[in-house]
Amino acid sequence: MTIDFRSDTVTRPTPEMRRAMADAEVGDDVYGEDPTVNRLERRAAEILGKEAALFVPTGTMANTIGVKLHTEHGQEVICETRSHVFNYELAMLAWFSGCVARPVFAEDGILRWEQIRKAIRPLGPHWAPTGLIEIENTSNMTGGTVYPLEVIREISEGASEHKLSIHMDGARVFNAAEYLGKPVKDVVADVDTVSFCLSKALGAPVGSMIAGSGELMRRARLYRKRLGGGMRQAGVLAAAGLIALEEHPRRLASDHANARFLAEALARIPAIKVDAAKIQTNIVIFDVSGTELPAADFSSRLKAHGVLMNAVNETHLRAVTHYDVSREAAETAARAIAEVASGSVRAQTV
Ligand code: TLP
Repeated sequence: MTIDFRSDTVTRPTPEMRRAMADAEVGDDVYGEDPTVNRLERRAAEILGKEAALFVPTGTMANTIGVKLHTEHGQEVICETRSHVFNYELAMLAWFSGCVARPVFAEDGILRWEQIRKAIRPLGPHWAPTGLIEIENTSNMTGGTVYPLEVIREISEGASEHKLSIHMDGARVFNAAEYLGKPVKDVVADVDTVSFCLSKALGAPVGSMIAGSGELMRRARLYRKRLGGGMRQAGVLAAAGLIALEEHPRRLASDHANARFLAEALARIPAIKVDAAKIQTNIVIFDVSGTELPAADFSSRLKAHGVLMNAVNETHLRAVTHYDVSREAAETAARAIAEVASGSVRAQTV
């Protein structure tokens, strides 16, 4: 049997979700007439403490709309160097919004106001004006790291002095809330818009949300349609999304414990480097360069042991825990990694 740690996007809908999907009351959502979508949007807004929310097919679309809402063509978007909007969204911020990224490197992917302040462009004849600050919470490619609330507060105070908006890519913001032990509305209170994914850690088969003021969401609805995201009888998807939203945040603690467990096991393997104490949520990024195997080869060898994990660069792999992987699966994965590492060239020569 294959154990899939490639992403928390790989989960299958639970039997309860499938039943809810089969029974969902639906209508044409482009006319605003799908009662299940409307319920999901109301609940998401309530839970996030925002005026309104919009159901969209993907996190990429939610972020694309988020960027568009706050910017004009020819502006810069400040984001972290390893952020999803900058690296993994096919340059949508340029393609749809006509903006360029102003990436800023921050320790653990967590931007501080001082770094952002320095990246804001002064008005002048040569510079594209800054249009938006984008923060990713949790920060995926730095290992699921979480923004402390006071850091977000400080960014928000600085941003409002500069009359700049903040969009939070909160694809895994419920993981951040779980880690902080705070309601998710506290985590997003200081940002203008937030996107989050029902289809990642929360386990729905499809769907993301964007939330913010009523006025912004009215515009967001038009951008969603422009992007081809008018989904008609989308209540079948929203029904699974509602279960993900209501039931699954409470499950995230066990994903986090499994990630920490996996990282601790990996830290004991010679030639693998990972700081287990830094694991905050459900993502473990570990260094295999000590094995002298390129990360992609390490990934292929792991696959032969029935364990799927993707390389994220030449030296590191990423493992993401989710509700379809158990503690036993994490144990099996750690054993497979130890075997691949001990079979590597370096291990045989030392
Ligand atoms: N992340 C995926 C890959 O695209 C890397 C994953 O497996 O983690 N924001 C963040 C922080 C994300 O991690 C992702 C997806 C998205 C946005 C985009 O969501 P989708 O895939 O629904 O467009």
